[in-house]
Amino acid sequence: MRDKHTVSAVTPASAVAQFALDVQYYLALQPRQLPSRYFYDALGSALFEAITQLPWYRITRAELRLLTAHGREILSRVPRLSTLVELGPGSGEKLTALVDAGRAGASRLRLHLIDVSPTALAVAARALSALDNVEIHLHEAAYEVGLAEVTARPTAEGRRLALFLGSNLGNFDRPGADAFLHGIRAALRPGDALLLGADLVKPERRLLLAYDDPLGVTAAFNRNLLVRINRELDGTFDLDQFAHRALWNAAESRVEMHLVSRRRQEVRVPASDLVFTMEEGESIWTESSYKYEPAAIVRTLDAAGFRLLNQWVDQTDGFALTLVEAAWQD
Ligand code: AVJ
Repeated sequence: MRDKHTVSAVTPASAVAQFALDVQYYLALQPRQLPSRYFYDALGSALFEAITQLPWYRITRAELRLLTAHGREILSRVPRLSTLVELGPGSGEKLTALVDAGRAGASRLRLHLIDVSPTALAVAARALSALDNVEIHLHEAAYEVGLAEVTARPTAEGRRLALFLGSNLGNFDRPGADAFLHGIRAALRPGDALLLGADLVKPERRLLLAYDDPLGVTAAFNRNLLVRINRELDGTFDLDQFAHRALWNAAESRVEMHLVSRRRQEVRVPASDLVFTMEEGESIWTESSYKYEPAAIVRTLDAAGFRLLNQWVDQTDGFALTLVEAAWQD
């Protein structure tokens, strides 16, 4: 049996089997697709961390500035706050900044981190261990499952603040985002709160620079998905024959990333029982990053059973933090 505390770069067998099934299903769709959640193997996670430091990718820094500048107000808007729960804590830097900037007085805070990756949890926990007077709890689980674990705790008096930051909501299509937010609301009690970080619509050239950077880090992040398929599923993708492409789909208000076949070529993925031909110019759609208007974020949250407490917008980089409270009745 696998020790749940073992930190390993190797994907466990059951996860590889699920990956094989998803690759089989999504690559056979028209247009061909791959789910963006598979970007984050060990190398993909490191490449994403590098992206957050690129001058052209401003989401992470804009959000950190808002958390630092308004942390005090954010935490004080949730009376009797006892518990912070972050869905996908990344490096732990943002939660650390919020608690550092925001906590007043000496009351103890419980911090719950939820992520499917034990490596991510270990990294975030280390960053948070620098804080005084906090209890850190790790949940190696899908977001909904981890949140249910937190809310089922018998000892949890006081209010909870759930955090879903980094514009991670942007990877959901609209129905997916609505369902996800309803799920978070269902796991919270009236008076608990949610802080949502979301990237805003901005001029196309700025969006495209963020997703097709001059250093080629985002291209490497995208193409690493093919590296992962070759390694874990014995795929035959020829990396040189796939180009990174980012485009702004204005009608859907999303940046899309694609991997475009440079010529007609055959691809095999034995573990997914796949053999297919890609035409020159045919693409595999690997990610959508939806961009929002501030008022639309509030409406979407309202429809999911949340009421606005406050919204902070960074005008320089076009990013919004929205703080809402779980409504007493829907
Ligand atoms: C981590 C999903 C918020 O969509 O901006 C970065 C991932 N993709 N560059 C995003 C990503 C390309 C990122 N999220």
